Amino acid sequence: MAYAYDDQNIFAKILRGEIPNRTVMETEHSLAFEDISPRAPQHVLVIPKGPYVTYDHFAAEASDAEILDYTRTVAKVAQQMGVTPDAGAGYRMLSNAGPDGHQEVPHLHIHIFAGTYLGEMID
Ligand code: IU
Repeated sequence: MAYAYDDQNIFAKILRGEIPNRTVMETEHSLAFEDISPRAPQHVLVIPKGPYVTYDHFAAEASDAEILDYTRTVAKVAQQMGVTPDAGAGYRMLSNAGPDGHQEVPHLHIHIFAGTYLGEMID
């Protein structure tokens, strides 16, 4: 496999409790925490606990329970942040994959950016 999972990546260390994080939400299969270098007034990362590098790996290899937990957790985090359109605001979900996608940490993460008008692009 071109992208074997590296269990020394920083998010694997966070999941093992070796590095602290500012947890926003934790479920059986997912963890959400504040990005250490926020690029919006609200910037949260949501990761699955399983060893998946990218969304395409996750969608292909994760169990139905993991996929359901992760997709619902992303939505619950946005609701908890108070940034959904139903709350009169808005947010952006983004997941970088691979070198051309500017993925820096090789453990699947969905960024949630919010808290301001985001304009056309933010990465
Ligand atoms: P990217 O999509 O792989 O580029 O995003 C990685 C994110 O992980 C980036 O926004 C970093 O600020 C963030 N991050 C973090 O929250 N904690 C860390 O210890 C490290 C990176 I290293």
